[in-house]
Amino acid sequence: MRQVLEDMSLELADLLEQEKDPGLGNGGLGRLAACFLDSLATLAMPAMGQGIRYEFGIFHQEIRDGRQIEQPDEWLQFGNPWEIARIEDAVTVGFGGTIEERPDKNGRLIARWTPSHQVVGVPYDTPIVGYGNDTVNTLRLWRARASEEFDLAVFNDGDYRKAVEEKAISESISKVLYPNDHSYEGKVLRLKQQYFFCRCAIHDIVLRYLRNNVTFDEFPDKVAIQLNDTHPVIAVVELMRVFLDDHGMAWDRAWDIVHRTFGYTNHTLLTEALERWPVSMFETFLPRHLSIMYEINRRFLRQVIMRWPNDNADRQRRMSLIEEGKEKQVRMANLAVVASHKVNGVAALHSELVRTELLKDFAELWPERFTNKTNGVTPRRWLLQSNPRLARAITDRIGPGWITDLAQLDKLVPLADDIEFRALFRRIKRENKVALVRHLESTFPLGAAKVRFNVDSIFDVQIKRLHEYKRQLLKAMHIIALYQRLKRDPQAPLVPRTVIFGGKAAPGYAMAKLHIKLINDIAEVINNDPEVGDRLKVYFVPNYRVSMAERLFPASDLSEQISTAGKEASGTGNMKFQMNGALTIGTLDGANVEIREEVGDENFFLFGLTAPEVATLRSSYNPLEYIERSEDLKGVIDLIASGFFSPEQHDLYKPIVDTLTKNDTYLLCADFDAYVACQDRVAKAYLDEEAWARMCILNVARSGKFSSDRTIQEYADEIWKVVPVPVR
Ligand code: 8GP
Repeated sequence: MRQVLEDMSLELADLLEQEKDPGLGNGGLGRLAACFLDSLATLAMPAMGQGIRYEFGIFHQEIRDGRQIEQPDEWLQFGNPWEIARIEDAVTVGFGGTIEERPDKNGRLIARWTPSHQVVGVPYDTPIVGYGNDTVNTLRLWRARASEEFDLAVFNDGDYRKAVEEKAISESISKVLYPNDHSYEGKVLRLKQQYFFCRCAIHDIVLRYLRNNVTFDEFPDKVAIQLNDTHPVIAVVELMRVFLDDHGMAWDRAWDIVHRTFGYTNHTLLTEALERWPVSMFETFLPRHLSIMYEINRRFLRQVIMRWPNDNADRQRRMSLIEEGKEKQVRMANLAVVASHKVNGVAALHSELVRTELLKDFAELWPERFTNKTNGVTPRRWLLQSNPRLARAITDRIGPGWITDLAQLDKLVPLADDIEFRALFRRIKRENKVALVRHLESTFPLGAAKVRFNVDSIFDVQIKRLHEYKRQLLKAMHIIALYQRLKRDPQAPLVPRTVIFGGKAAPGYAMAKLHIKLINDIAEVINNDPEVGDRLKVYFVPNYRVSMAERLFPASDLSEQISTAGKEASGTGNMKFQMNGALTIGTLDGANVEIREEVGDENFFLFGLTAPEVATLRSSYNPLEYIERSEDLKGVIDLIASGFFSPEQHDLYKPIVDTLTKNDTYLLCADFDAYVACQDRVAKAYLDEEAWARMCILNVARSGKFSSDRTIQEYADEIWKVVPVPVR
């Protein structure tokens, strides 16, 4: 390829740069699914991904005047050569309409759903190629088209304008990804998106099964469906509907098969992210599904009563699939648990909290259902491809086995004490930093090019979606504290630092967007203060995405994983940093706990309250007590409040100051001093470059657990009962 392009005076690297990221997810949840597909193919597992082929993926983020501006992501503008439209596999999807019940020949009532309108799902297949084997799996994404019969009918009515309009409405279903991460939005179009792709996927799965089977007896042995959070949970009801209405199956048998087929993965404890659809919406768009859900609920509540005959109605109210109230709602997480034979969280701590808090009642009823599957990331993308220098160095020393068996990285442990290998590691890290800076400077001539980065400083990096629980604001406050130290005493010793942020805020999340503005305003002041020089730099990378992440992880020294304990389900960026030889500063949250266990306490910068401490503190928490006690903290908040960073509008950051002082839900004030003190330990450690390199190498060496190959093997063994099917 390289040769052919050279003959045409083109560079492969330049060509690869042209390709747009398929940004078909929001953050960690979607990216995890992509890593899983890579691992499934590499492990030769017969598996398929199902989803929506959004015409517009996650918005493109621009930063203007320090603020986030959203632009449409036209990723299909120049076509997409990696997909194949399978027009012959199109599926019709109905909405609305009426249900009739008629007795069948045995006198049993069979429901007949006649939808009031239909759209067509057309699958687009992207091949997913295994590493070093002959497996090619499929990612099947569905696009919504108006149905041809529909076209004919409305166009013949003579109202051309209306017909075109309705066609556009049908096709709007797969138009755009909802850009919310961790927040629930009860929009009709979103419910339609969910049903649309679940209907298509279930149709596809059943059809494929029936190619080789006559009865459904073996369905759960041949098919496993994993629900990636609650967004596809309607698939449970759709499979029930297909069994009951299309195949005349009896309820108990249908339910038994469904139950043995589905597994459910929970990805967050934040209650604002838990999906609850208004019953009225189901009545309008999915009336048959609503009646099936009511029956599932009726039978389920009978079980609850039998198990706890003497409990008052409280438990039933908590566990019911239907939340009573002014507006009745269907609780999709409850439905997922009732329907699935296994329920898992995504890191040990998270799974424990799912079991003992979020879904406590259900875990009491069905303890055997609840398990953990700690997340992982694919080392092919996140080390081999993104960090070729380090990958080569590793392969030179221990051979290429690590690429498909990441546990082999532990062979690097002795090399942490090898002075030559440490020198090599440091050289590679520096080269990666230089390459990152070059890229940023050429991509952002008006932004990064003006910063004058110092590649010998600590590259201190926080890249993830903007969310209050992830506490980008805490990092920003640390920067202000360092700045005030320098201003108090310009000669103060300060280990040079470059703080890099990246991440998108949901367009409707005003507070998160204000945090972006504050970070950029802080950067403006600090980067242009001659007294600071190159000892402290701050940069917010616009439009953080996978292709940018691939350049950032290899160039990082310090990984910021500073969420309020108990809030980050797992994190996967934390694993990518570790694999690329960055050290973590973090709380005991999500997979940080397990990363620390692997690398050892002495190779991890721990600070902050633990999840149980957070829970205890909550009831009595008053941020003012912490502010009074800490001069640093008070100084930081006063400076923000003074309008120092927003001279054009002095009260711009009042919402942030008010939150910190009155409504500090994520306990920034409580953790601030510990965080700053821990950062001082980081800075001190960085000064001893030999010891630092040693720690970094040990982090890489002990990242084997966090391969998504390990995670997928666990899902395969313990939930899906699936074994590899090698092509040869
Ligand atoms: C994310 C978690 O926040 C993150 O810790 C974890 O690593 C990742 O999932 C993969 O498991 N969760 C979500 O993105 C999420 O729950 N989104 C809400 C819309 C459900």
